[in-house]
Amino acid sequence: MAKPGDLVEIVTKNKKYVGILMPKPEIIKSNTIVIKLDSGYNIGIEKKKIKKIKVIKKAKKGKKKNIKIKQSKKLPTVSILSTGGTISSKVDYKTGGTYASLTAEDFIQLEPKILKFANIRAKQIEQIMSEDMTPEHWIKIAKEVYKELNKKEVSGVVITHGTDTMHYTAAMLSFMFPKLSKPIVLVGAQRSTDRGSSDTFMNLICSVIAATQKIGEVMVCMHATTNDDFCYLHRGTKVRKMHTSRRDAFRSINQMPIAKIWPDGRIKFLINYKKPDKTNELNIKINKKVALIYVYPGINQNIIDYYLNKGYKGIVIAGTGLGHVPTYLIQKIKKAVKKGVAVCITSQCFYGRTHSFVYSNLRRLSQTGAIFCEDMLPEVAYVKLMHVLGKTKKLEKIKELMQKNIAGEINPIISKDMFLV
Ligand code: DAS
Repeated sequence: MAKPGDLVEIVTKNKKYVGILMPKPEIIKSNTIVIKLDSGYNIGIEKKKIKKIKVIKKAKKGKKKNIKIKQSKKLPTVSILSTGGTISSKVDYKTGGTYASLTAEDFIQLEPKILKFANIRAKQIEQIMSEDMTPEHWIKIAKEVYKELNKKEVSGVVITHGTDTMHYTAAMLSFMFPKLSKPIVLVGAQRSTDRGSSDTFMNLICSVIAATQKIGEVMVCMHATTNDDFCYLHRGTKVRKMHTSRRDAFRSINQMPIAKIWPDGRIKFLINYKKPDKTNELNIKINKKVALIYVYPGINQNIIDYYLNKGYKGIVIAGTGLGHVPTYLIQKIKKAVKKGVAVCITSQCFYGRTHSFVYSNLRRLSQTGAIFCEDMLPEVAYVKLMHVLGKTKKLEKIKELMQKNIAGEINPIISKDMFLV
């Protein structure tokens, strides 16, 4: 009887398949068998079409090799904190189970070359896919990072994270560390580690290299192109996942990336970056009652009232174009601001800057007291407003802070080469 991990040959009426029998993902119907072909891709075959299944080679019981980690006094030490996502998990076809890369040994086993650049210590702090991240997780991650940063021997921190919401976490950590003495580098993977095309390996190497640099910023390190040539190091408040599956999905928006990093250790800095502070300061006081609303034609006019009735203290609007909302929402926003709710305007174009006076509707919107947030990304304004509302409730002060460049989230000079860079 074939078991997950066995190499099998499946014969249907008119085809023969050879591959590794996969554990059945719950989303696949029970009348389907899934095998992983040599190409790394999986296919599902309906049982009713199968004439014969032959076990070619039984799976060896998967045992994790215990590897001795040699620490080198000549190398810096990087701390890897694991939160989950594709980069931190893989299906072990021998056992059929899914095991997550949690320990230093796991990461070194995954990519031994990281030992060329740093001694590695690792700790699991979460094991979730990033669509399930919440502000509570951000606070927990920040506290764990703070502990690692304050260890003398640690030169920088790498956080392995799911890709879907990695840019939210990177932005929030950028505001939670007003003073930062070492780099914090978030890294993920678009392809799981068991596939030949996985981007895990180069992303991991480049993020460890980045974590040994003298940079005082929170950054994201992911493939710069679809090839395995180099990674980009993106500013944590100017990066966004811009493709569902490409390995180069992460792009700097309204900003050049901070650097190009090659897996052989080469780095080419592209822009100025914040030098390390003498100490680390952690500020995790946030107000979570903030909503992010993408406006669209026909949006329900009661959406603002909904959040007012729920006691929300801040609303970020991803407006259209230069920051527009439908005319019928302008009065609703005026009412919200009158009630002391901060309403911040960003653009769902992502690229470029909002404007508060180019059109009469923008002027009307600005007169309600809505806060135009320059070229800030909607999700960055969302986490920044949580952070600002943790400091003050006064609308004037909120406006001043939201329009102030705190962690590189506002770029006063956007050049044309920053579009789709
Ligand atoms: N679900 C995705 C996430 O955790 C998987 C990944 O891209 O890492 O963001």
